[in-house]
Amino acid sequence: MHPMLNIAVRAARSAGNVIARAFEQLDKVEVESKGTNDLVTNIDKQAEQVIIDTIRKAYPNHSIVGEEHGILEGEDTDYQWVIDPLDGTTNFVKGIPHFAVSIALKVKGKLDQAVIFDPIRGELFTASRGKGAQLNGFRIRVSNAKELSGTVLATGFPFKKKQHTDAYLNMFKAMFTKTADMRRAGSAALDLAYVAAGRVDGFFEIGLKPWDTAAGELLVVEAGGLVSDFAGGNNHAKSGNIVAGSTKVLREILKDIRPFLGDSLNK
Ligand code: 2AM
Ligand code: CA
Ligand code: CA
Ligand code: CA
Repeated sequence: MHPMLNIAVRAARSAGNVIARAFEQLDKVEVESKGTNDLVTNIDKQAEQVIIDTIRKAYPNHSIVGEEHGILEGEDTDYQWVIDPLDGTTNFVKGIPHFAVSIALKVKGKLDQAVIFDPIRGELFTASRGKGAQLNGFRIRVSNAKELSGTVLATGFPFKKKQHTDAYLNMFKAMFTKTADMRRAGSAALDLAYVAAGRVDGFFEIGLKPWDTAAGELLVVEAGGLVSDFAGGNNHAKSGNIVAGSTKVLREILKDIRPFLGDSLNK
């Protein structure tokens, strides 16, 4: 295993332990609101600190971007870690056992290493640039679906970007009527990991942040799939509008959502 992936795995497992332990005693968790429909807990912050400490100890000069701490500049700007300590906080707070730790390393702006860890199921998804994607050490691949018929797609609702509700519902309808079924499980990181593992055939969501998708993107690509923005370009990290799947499923999704994009989602 690449030494930097090894550090990422160690950090993800330590954060996962903090989260899983706290999930046993949810009544002791302190919940705050960061804004409308946007919760954060002391556990999100603790888990992020554990990850930062692990990375900083191994690589004191690297830069780290985390959802709760923001940007921690390091001397070496070639190496940037992008971390979401707890993806699926709403599930966590509600006692729904579906959330994950997500850690990615970018080298000179390119995704290089990725870990997504589900501490409840003990599922560790890993990827290294050019080396494929694994689940608990076993190689994973995206689904081989050739058309939308028979597929299950994961999605997320635009809970924050309510201005996109109508466009989203039109996209949802277009997908819902062509696929076998849809899932809204509440963790974008796990949605992407499940695309990589072929558990779902594709995924789309509006308005995500870089830490929601960085590790998942490398997993999908290393599992033989594709990730793009809503127009098929590569602006998804900036726009937060992301589609993922096998080459064929991605192409079908893009074709069917195109009529509903308007100007603001067309990137
Ligand atoms: P978070 O838990 O790290 O904030 C899925 O829609 C994504 O949006 C999740 O990865 C989640 O990341 C984020 N999110 C933030 N607020 C949410 C909410 N109220 N409901 C669902 N997802 C939310
Ligand atoms: Ca959050
Ligand atoms: Ca997140
Ligand atoms: Ca989070």
